[in-house]
Amino acid sequence: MQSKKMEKALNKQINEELFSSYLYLAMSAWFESRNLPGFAQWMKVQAGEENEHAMKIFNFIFERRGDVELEAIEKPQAAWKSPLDAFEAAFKHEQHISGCINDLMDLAISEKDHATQAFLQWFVNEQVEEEASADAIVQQLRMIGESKNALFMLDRALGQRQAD
Ligand code: OFO
Repeated sequence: MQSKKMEKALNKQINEELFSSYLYLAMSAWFESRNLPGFAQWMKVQAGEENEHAMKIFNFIFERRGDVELEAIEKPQAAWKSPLDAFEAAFKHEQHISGCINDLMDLAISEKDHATQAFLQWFVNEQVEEEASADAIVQQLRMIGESKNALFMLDRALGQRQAD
């Protein structure tokens, strides 16, 4: 069994992950409106992954005979100043999520909840990748600067991303 405190914290993380999905879907829509279908595709795949993260936690709570309680999902921002601005926001958001996962892990450790610690380890590792991939695109966009050609090339490359 899981403590009610741990269960509540995991429920909150479901909301964080669903918000992440919503935020990236909003970014996908914004990239579509800017005629950057590759960036839009990358964000759409990312939104799907975030939904999977939420479902992992959803299923885990039930496996441990807990209760899932879904809260309202906050409305995400709808527009950004530039592709760089959007990816900087995505990177910042991933850093925030890493902080949430660390807080969850701290709670599981303080409660000597080994099952939840083992479950959360996947998220700890995933966050390293999530931060790195957003940051890599931030760096590429900084290098590109104002070059329309380079932006077009990057859009083509990002459009290759498919759901796993
Ligand atoms: Fe982006 O990793 Fe979940 O939120």
